[in-house]
Amino acid sequence: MVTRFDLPAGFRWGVSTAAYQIEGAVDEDGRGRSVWDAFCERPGAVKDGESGRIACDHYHRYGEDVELMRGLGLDGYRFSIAWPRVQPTGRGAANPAGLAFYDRLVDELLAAGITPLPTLFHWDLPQELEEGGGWPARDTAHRFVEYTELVADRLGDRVPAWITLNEPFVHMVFGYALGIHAPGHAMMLDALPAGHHQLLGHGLAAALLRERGHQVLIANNLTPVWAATDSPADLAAAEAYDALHNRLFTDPLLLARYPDLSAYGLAEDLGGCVRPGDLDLIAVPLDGLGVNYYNPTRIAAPTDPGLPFTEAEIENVPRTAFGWPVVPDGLRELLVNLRARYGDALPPITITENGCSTDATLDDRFRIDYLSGHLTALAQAHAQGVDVRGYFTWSLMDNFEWAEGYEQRFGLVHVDYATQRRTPKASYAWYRDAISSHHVG
Ligand code: GBH
Repeated sequence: MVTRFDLPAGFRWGVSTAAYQIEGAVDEDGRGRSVWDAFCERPGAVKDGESGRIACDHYHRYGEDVELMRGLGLDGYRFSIAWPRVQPTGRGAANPAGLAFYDRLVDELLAAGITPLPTLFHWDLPQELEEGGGWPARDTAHRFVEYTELVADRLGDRVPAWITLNEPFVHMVFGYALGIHAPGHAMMLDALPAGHHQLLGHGLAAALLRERGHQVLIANNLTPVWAATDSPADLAAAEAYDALHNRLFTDPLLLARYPDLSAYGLAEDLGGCVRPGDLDLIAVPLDGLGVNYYNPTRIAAPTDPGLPFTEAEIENVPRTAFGWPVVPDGLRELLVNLRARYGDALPPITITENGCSTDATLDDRFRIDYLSGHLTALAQAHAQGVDVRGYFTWSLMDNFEWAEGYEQRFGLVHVDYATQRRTPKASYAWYRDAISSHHVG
């Protein structure tokens, strides 16, 4: 028996993936190298020395994967386009063979009654652009617009809505501040230009897409921030963390200003990279805000003088195989707080990622409980006045989980990497039934 979630009419059900995590075929049809190809070659960078070289071989098996999606009864599919397939060096003319892959995928989706929702950048920057400075260089924002135009020229007749970027915060912090993701720089707060230039690229690309009549979203990973205690020191630390993690991206997008980062010793121009007029370019109207939600974050006063916060454990909650705390109500809390903070400046919300890793079992009750809990929380946010338009779970199938290699499995479908055999898990049937009961009801 499936619960029927009390979500609005027209609500869209989907699954999410990303190019480097599923496609494989890294040397085919003229694809260029990306920062992830390079990062995976660094000894010790990725668990067990793995890479996305083969991943789920989706590049060749997309037909079978779209069949799995059709079986779920999805309305939409969020995937990402690999920039180095379209522009192998990140600049210049399009590589027709690379675009042709996404062309086939889009047609296959439409034939299955599924609306494509492409993300233009999910972390796989062409390596040549990285060598020219990567996202810390302002020019990369302009390269991103050119790339966007090439993709829109080819797919725009069949794709109604686009997501510009995936999680600019995670890409900035993991990729440039801490160096635990590609391109592997440990610049700490000097990584802020990588965040600003992603936002600038977003704004410029969004303007181009909207001018052509497209809808535009951006996907941010947002987290409710909990102060460890009510002490003024913990509350101030939580405030500082919220500014860095959430508002550093949502405030410029929705309010055309950066939050106060003076706790980090920063002025509003973020150390000089923010030029006059940039914020107006960034704050292009959005047709939707994509929210990737995984868990809340608990923050205490700093123990290390270098940073204005310390992370504290969230106690007494279940944990995923990754060790991430499971707090479904955090999704309701996050959305209700967004509505309170931004009011009418908040565009309609689509959950663009939410999911959990489990062990390799096919009997994944844990995932069913996770999804069910979060959909209940989403329905409650809707009942409390948040305009929620869709839910895209992460992920369709087990895939390359970045620095964690293949150990963490987030799929509704199990992948046996030795044979590339796909096997739907119990959660696949559960999700299919949840979708169909919503469509019928
Ligand atoms: C997303 O990132 C990515 O978009 C996607 O590619 C990826 O595969 C997916 O999620 C699963 O990882 O330290 O316990 O507080 C998610 C970013 C950053 C969310 C770390 C959870 C901390 C958990 N994540 N975060 S915890």
